[in-house]
Formats: sequence, C-alpha cells, structure tokens
Amino acid sequence: MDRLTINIKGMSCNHCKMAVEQALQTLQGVESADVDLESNTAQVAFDPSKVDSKKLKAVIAEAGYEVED
Ligand SMILES: [Cu+2]
Repeated sequence: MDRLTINIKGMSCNHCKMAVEQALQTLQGVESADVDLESNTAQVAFDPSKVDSKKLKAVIAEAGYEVED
C-alpha cells in the first residue's frame, strides 16, 4: 500500500471535504482517503498496482477542486 499527500485548493467546508473523500473512494484501489481542511491536504492510501497518483489527482479535479503539484 502506498501513501500520498495531495495539496488541494478550493476546499472551504465539510461538504468539500466529503466531496473530495468520496470522489477518491470511488476509485478502485483506493483504500482510504482523509481530507484535512486546516492543511488543505488529502492523505490517500492506495494500491499502486490498481491506481496511480495521476488518477487520484484527476478525480479531484473532476470533483471541482484544484490540485497543486
Ligand atoms: Cu465546501
């Protein structure tokens, strides 16, 4: 299991937190996704044989939030 911290712009409330976490959890291979609104980050645990960081970031962008590289 790999872990990745993703910096995200545009999250302001609990709804945003849930939207990002749910978007990540729809991806196959994502074991857990935890958003921290204070640091504007998502901590993701995932199986690197099923999903990669590109896909994780793409699904966040699709949910309407900006990923910082
Ligand atoms: Cu919000």
